[in-house]
Amino acid sequence: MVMERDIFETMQDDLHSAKIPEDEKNKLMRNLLTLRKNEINLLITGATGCGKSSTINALFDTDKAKIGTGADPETMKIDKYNLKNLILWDSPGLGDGKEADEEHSKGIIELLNKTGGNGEALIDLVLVILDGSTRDLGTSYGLINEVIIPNLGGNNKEGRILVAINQADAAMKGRYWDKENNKPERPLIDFLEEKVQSVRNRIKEGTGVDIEPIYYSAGFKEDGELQERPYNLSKLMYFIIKNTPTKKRLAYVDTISRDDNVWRYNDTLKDYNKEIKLSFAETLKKDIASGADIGGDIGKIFGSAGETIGRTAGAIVGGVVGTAKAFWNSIFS
Ligand SMILES: Nc1nc2c(ncn2[C@@H]2O[C@H](COP(=O)(O)OP(=O)(O)O)[C@@H](O)[C@H]2O)c(=O)[nH]1
Ligand SMILES: [Mg+2]
Repeated sequence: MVMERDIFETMQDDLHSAKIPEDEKNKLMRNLLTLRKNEINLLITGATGCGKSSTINALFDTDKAKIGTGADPETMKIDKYNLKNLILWDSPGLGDGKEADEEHSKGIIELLNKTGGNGEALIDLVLVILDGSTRDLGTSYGLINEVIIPNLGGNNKEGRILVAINQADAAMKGRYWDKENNKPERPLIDFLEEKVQSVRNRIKEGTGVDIEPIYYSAGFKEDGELQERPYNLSKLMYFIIKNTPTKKRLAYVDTISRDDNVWRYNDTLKDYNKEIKLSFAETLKKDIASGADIGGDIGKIFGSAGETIGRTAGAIVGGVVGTAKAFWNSIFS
């Protein structure tokens, strides 16, 4: 088996061969070693059947995950995927009956109140998934308004919870889903946007917290074969990365899916695949180059790392940027 180099090893190699003063090199190396220790903890929750597993499997390279559960009695029912420095907690939400709901709530509350080594909240971000194909979202509002938001602590609650409506393709029982182009048609778009607004209003009324939900499809696999292609997964991934502190983001580079099909179909409000690459570039600029006097050379120094990051979230498409290298040059110049 060929062991792949991880992004940090690639960056260290880049740094070793960089032609810059030794003391600048040392500063960059120190920053890199600090970042390498940072773990992301992501809690993914939502009613049974909403598509948590499908979403996790689509977004991340879970074949390589070590799977376990939380250690205390409260979190033992929560699946835990270890993907290098990315830790995914997969917990059922509400709607499985009184007893199960109580158990799940306790587990989620326990997890949200845990602190990491630095005294900060362990969970960086909560992704709440709603099933867009069901009418009744009452239990999901209960989960968000009464369990999650009150236990998020601190300020910046808005930045630590994402609400995403899955199964967009099935929201109107499969009607108005353009199968050929894998996207919603106008009546379905209107329907989904209305859902987004009503979810937003319910959360705002219940908690005062202002959230902008998004909709997507995790896709549908049977026996490992893609039956329904995913939609807006780049958008979802972009929101996840954007809401992760820059100093932790590199943990996604080696763990997000390399399958181009995952990143192919999105709404066109933004070029999300490009934005994903740009959000990694923020880490290079802000956290790795921090304190070092290297001017605009960061892109040149981390050339191989740039190529690796350029390959995440799908190939670079469009006429403006040709290659990964040109892309990085355009960012760092
Ligand atoms: N049509 C469609 N089906 C989906 C989608 N996401 C998940 N599913 C299906 O919904 C069911 C429940 O999904 P699963 O990921 O197991 O949900 P979990 O219980 O939240 O982990 C499975 O049969 C999935 O294949 C989607 O975006 N579109
Ligand atoms: Mg599951």
